[in-house]
Amino acid sequence: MNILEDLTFRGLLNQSTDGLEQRLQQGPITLYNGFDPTSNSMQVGNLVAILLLRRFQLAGHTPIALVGGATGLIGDPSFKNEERTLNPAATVQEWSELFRRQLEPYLDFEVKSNPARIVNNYDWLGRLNLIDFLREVGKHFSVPAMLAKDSVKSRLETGISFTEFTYMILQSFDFLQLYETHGCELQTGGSDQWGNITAGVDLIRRIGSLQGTENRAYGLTCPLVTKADGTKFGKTESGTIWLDGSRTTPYQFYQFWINAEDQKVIDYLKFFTFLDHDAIRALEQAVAASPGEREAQRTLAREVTQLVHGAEAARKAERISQALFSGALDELAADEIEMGFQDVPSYRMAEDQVPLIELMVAAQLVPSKRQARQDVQSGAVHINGKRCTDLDHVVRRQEGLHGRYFILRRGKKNYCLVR
Ligand code: 383
Repeated sequence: MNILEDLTFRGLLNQSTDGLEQRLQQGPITLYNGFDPTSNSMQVGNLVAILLLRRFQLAGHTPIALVGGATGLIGDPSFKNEERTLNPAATVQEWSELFRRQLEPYLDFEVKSNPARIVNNYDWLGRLNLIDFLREVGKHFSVPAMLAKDSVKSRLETGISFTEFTYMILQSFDFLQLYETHGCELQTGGSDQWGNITAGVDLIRRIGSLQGTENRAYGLTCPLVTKADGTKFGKTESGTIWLDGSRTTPYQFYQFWINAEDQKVIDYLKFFTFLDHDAIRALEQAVAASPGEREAQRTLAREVTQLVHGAEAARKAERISQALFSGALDELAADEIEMGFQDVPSYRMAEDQVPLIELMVAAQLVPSKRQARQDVQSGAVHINGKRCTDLDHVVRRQEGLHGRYFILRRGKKNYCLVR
């Protein structure tokens, strides 16, 4: 099956420029996707684009991941309703390096036929001279045409600086540069990038016709990922889901995917995994027949966590999740307890032993001793996964998991990690 058929099955094709299908029939292509270092890590929102490069590479094409060391200093106005504040140049440089390292594991640099590349647009944009740029590049852009692009049009009321207005010219110049130096004929991106990508396709064609050659380049966008309720994908109450394991732990990452809605889980399997079509169709049937089993969600969480954090981290996350679900907390290693309970309130117990009722109040699991007694009596309280109905129970340090953890649970969902 060719790449476009695969992307179509996966719902990954949003728009593409004319002639791309015929061009792909002629043989492998070199393509690129850009990522602006606007933070010290990429997030799940970037993952579709990263994996798209990988899908193309697996299909025999040559991918280039571009880190926007220069464009990250400017700020893309696409789908942003406000002007961005500029980040310090040294910070953007640091983040560029982090992005490069974060992109590397997804691509193959060794394969002989179509090795991947990572480039940084600061290497050419950083060297541009203003007068040359305005004479050689700016001259090909019509301001009325730029004003008509969504990214700019939507900001004409709220305001846009000349700096951000120029952004699409820089991205277009990148495409031209990669076209000339790497024979790169295709740029990909999320649907928010359509305006910038087509501006580059136009620039390449114009420059070609000036030189009397028929230069042709192509663009392809994938849809933006959505949630069933329309709120922003990749954010939870505890914040953005980052690809960096020190910002979002592999367990939190796993939890994010396992909580995917039934209406969305199949889309996510198509977008974020390399499972083949038959496997995805089988999971689709599983969701329809027995949604309660959440087999599709478990597969999704395992596959994506494995892809981003590796097999070992994915297994750990799965273990933690299962132990929390079944209450078999004594099966967890100390670091798994820390990871699994990172998001719940915690309390440090100073004494070697404390009556349970007092501990529950001190740890703010209940507002009062009266409430604590009532909860213990009614069987709503669990210590390390075991129900405790003894009002006089004393929590002793040496009885803790690994000699130092008590996981108190009140009702179904209220946890406290006592260290
Ligand atoms: C910079 C220079 C280029 C080509 C592209 C760029 C970056 C581009 C951009 N992309 C977003 C980003 O970096 O801003 N102008 O945060 C996101 N991408 C990808 C994908 C996406 C886009 O990194 O839709 C989501 O992740 O294209 O919003 O020469």
